Amino acid sequence: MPLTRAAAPVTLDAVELRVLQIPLVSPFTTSFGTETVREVIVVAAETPDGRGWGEVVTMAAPLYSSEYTASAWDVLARYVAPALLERRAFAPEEVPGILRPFVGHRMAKAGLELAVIDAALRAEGRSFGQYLGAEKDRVPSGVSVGIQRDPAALVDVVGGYLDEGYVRIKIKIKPGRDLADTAAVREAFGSIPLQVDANSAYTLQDADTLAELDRFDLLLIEQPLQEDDLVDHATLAARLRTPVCLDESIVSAKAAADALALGSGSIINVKAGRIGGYLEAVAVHDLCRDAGIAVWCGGMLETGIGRAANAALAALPGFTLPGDISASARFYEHDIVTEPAVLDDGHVRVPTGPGLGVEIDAAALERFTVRRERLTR
Ligand code: OSB
Ligand code: MG
Repeated sequence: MPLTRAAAPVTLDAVELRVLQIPLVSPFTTSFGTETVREVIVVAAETPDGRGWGEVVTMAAPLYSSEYTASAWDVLARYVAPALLERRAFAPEEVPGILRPFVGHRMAKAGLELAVIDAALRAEGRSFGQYLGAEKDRVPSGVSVGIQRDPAALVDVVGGYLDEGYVRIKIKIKPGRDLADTAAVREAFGSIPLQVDANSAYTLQDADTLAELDRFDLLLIEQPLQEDDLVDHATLAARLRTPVCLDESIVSAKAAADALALGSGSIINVKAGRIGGYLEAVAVHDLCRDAGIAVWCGGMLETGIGRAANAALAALPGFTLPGDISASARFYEHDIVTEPAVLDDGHVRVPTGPGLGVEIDAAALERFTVRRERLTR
């Protein structure tokens, strides 16, 4: 049965951009740095029928990808939002085509696309999950655990998440903080579903070290090499028993097809921001499903807006591995939605209300806002 995935056109009156700075409950350390505050752009698409919400998942600095808060703000304010405002009335599915002339800036585009889809679906009374083709009412919840002071501290933190009920653990690794950290978690907790994420911190020269991870029976190793190292990833994947999963490298459905053709990885982490939007994310899902490749939904420390969207995406049938869709409280004491995602028996519920199915906590939104601009035609 072909999915129509078509929403009614929206009339875009204005786009409001905000930069938020939301404190994290604990520092989050990866191979590329430590965050203590989540700086994020929240987008509101204003239509005659009401507002839709989106989130731009850039980080403050260009360390995970080339985009960052100020670059996304600039391209949204200068090009991306004006292009949509100029069109005035369009269907959400037309957004990628309207924005195609602007090269790159996928996270920026994805955030505005989401706001437009949310506005359209709220007007129709249809949920984002229904729109995307969700087939589940809840999704299994994995947690991404940052690098800690030492392996013993990591074991403590992981133990806390397992007690909360998370069904899969992902630990961040980097050169010098890989084998001992992984060994400590494996020894402490036995055969739990465990995977590691290197965020591009290695080169092919580290293949011997990475091959030593094989003895830990990991679900996968995520993005060991650089974003554009598709050929090196293929060479590495052929040497490892641990499946290679790509995150940073997969910037589009085309990149996913190329990576699969090259054998660069056998699993894909789907992040809508990284690949330019939820519509492109569904395209990656579809092509992987046809190719028999497992996908899972990654995270970017989303607020309740992106977290709701990710839960809906992860409910598509090809998402066969637990995603990084944890409870909001794993990152935030205060979220910007009135009913933040909670963990229930190791799962997060897929919202069923109109659009993203979450309501904005206006006071919290205001409190965390550090910059704001409203763009009109
Ligand atoms: O590589 O998956 C990643 C957070 C920020 C940037 C990149 C990554 C991550 C995470 C956290 O691992 C995932 C989450 O939101 O829980
Ligand atoms: Mg990753």
